[in-house]
Amino acid sequence: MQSWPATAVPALPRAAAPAPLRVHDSSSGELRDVVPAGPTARLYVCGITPYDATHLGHAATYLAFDTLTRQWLDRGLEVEYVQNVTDIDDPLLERALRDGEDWVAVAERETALFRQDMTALRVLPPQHYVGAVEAMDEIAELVVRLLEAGAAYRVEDDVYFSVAAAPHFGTVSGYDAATMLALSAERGGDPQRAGKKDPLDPLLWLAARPGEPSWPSPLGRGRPGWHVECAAMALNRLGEAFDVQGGGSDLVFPHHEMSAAHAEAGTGSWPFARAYVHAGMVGLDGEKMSKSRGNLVFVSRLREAGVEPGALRLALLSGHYRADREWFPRTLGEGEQRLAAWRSAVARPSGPSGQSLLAELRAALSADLDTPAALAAVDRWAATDGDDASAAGLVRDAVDALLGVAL
Ligand code: 5CA
Ligand code: ZN
Repeated sequence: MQSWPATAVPALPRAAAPAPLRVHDSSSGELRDVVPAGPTARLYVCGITPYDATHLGHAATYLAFDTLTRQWLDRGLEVEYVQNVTDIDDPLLERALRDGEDWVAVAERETALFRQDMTALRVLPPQHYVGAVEAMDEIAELVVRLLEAGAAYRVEDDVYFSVAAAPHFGTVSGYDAATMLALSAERGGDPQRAGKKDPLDPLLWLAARPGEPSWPSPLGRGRPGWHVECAAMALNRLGEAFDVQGGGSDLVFPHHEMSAAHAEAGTGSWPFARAYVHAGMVGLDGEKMSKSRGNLVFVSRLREAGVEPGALRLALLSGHYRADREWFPRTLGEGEQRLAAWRSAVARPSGPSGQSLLAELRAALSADLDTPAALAAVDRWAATDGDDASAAGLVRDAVDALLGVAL
């Protein structure tokens, strides 16, 4: 699939001794160093299911991983970034049916809108932007491999994964059996289906159903389960033990647990990712913002209403990526005020030391992507007088490169 255009990232003076880059890993429950041994950091972030427009929760999650990408780039690393589009799945078919639309048209329209939203927000694009439909063969290939390895079995014409085949199953989320069962039922699993070896076993391949789209494969006509899509796309582009698997915290279980289990059973190797990083849920009116709840604030609507994307970006970065948080209209107002204050501060002939601010920004962002601390550091710089005549240029570059905001 076509990705979206990148905005240039200004080069900053190299840090003499860069701080270790640490992010919270859900699997260990601890901060993990995510600086790769080689020159390239490898990142997989779960992309959208394109049946509706990008809401602020999605945007916040992609901004979290954009902040991580910018930390890697600041260390002189290359970033190999893969993001998927779940462009065939039940919610998409249900929405198209409800609205009397062609599901392909819905997916294309919403994916195009997502690209525009990401471009406007200056989110750096993945090199590999991959739709499930275009990856159908490689996904089916992984399902075949799992069957051959004895890690999958048929229930009628459908194929299921046996969680018992993955020795590390359960260690991504660390959840107990009851929690797993409840979340499986809530998030697309089918624990009630008869004939499964374990109620948690997830679908790998759904045999063709009348009136639904299906694709030919060695397994017969059908379409893939959700988790195996991300497992195949990540393994085939990033290999095993890539640096970070990312997404919102609603994906910890079953999605990331199952993708990792598929990969382990298919390759015999562990870990799938060295760190599993999850962004908190953005909510509105006390509830998680979600398509099914219908309590959404869309990035595209705000853009149409004339909101500057840089202000929206600052509004979203004002909360810590890991915190579940509420969106209020005033959050946006604060982002607008901050952007204006920073712009007038860089228009001053001199200010406090730009080098010191850069060091503060790097320290904050290296410590689990602490954007609230980074924003507070720029606020202090902007509110203080100083005699460094080169500060404005450096601060402009630093805010652009590290926070993605053009002043
Ligand atoms: N296509 C799958 C992943 S393979 C999916 O979850 N799609 S999604 O459109 O529902 O979500 C896209 C991304 O936004 C995921 O990483 C998801 O975890 C994240 N996300 C969804 N809702 C929220 C929310 N309210 N706050 C923060 N992140 C969210
Ligand atoms: Zn995914």
